[in-house]
Amino acid sequence: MRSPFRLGVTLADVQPDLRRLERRMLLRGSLSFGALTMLTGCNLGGDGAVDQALRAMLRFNDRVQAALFDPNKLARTYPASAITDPFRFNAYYPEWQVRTVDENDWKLEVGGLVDAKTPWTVADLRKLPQQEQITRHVCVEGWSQIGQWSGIPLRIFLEHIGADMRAGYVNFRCFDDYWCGIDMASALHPQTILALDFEQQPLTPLWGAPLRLRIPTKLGFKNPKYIQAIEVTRTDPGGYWEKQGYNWFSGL
Ligand SMILES: Nc1nc2c(c(=O)[nH]1)N[C@H]1C(S)=C(S)[C@@H](COP(=O)(O)O)O[C@H]1N2
Ligand SMILES: [Mo]
Repeated sequence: MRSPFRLGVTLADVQPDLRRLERRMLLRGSLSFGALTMLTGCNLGGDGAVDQALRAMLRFNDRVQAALFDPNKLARTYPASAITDPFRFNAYYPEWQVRTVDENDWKLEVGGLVDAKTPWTVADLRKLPQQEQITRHVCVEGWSQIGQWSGIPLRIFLEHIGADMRAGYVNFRCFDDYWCGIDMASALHPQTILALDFEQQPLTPLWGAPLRLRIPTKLGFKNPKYIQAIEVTRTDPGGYWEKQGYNWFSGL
């Protein structure tokens, strides 16, 4: 194999080290794209052998995380007194660029492997059972905060639309051009909700109005705001941050 490094080190030489490194970081729960690229001096944008190896490792790590996921283990919940105030806004753009939509013009589209593809209004969604949670939202950038959300358990919504629960993935498309997907086991987790309310009020534009996903078993970027469409699919849909190299599973 041609050497990926100028020093003449081959991929075969570094692979055992990378594997060991990954295992160690995985055990510490600290394997991140940033750490990997820093330690190896590589980026995942290229086609080099090491880039390919890193991408393969991230996929490997996704599979391990998915296999370790316990569908019955609940994320920690908190009392109302623990809610973070003020709550921090985050998106891939600054606050002043927040996209808004008139709730009366908006309908949630559903597609893919589902029986019922009729779009849903906010009023329709509010007729389904609602569940509240106070949980910690953890952003991969290194901050976290405790918030209160309520909405429809995603499992109940998926049952209502006759989703194929063996399909594998649920994909979210947002009207700010963000998108991401989650694995079905996480979609069916009892604390995964389609949130309509934040701190007991209907979501406002900053917090993802009119509908966002709240999934406390995953990192912040797996909590899409401004949802436009939900699709049940058989293929890993990737996502905005996943495309830049973040782990697809990104569980906590
Ligand atoms: N549509 C959309 N959803 C998004 C994002 C985004 O840029 N667009 N950013 C994600 C990231 S990285 C985080 S940390 C959370 C932030 O949610 P908050 O503004 O409620 O704190 O939203 C997530 N969902
Ligand atoms: Mo984030």
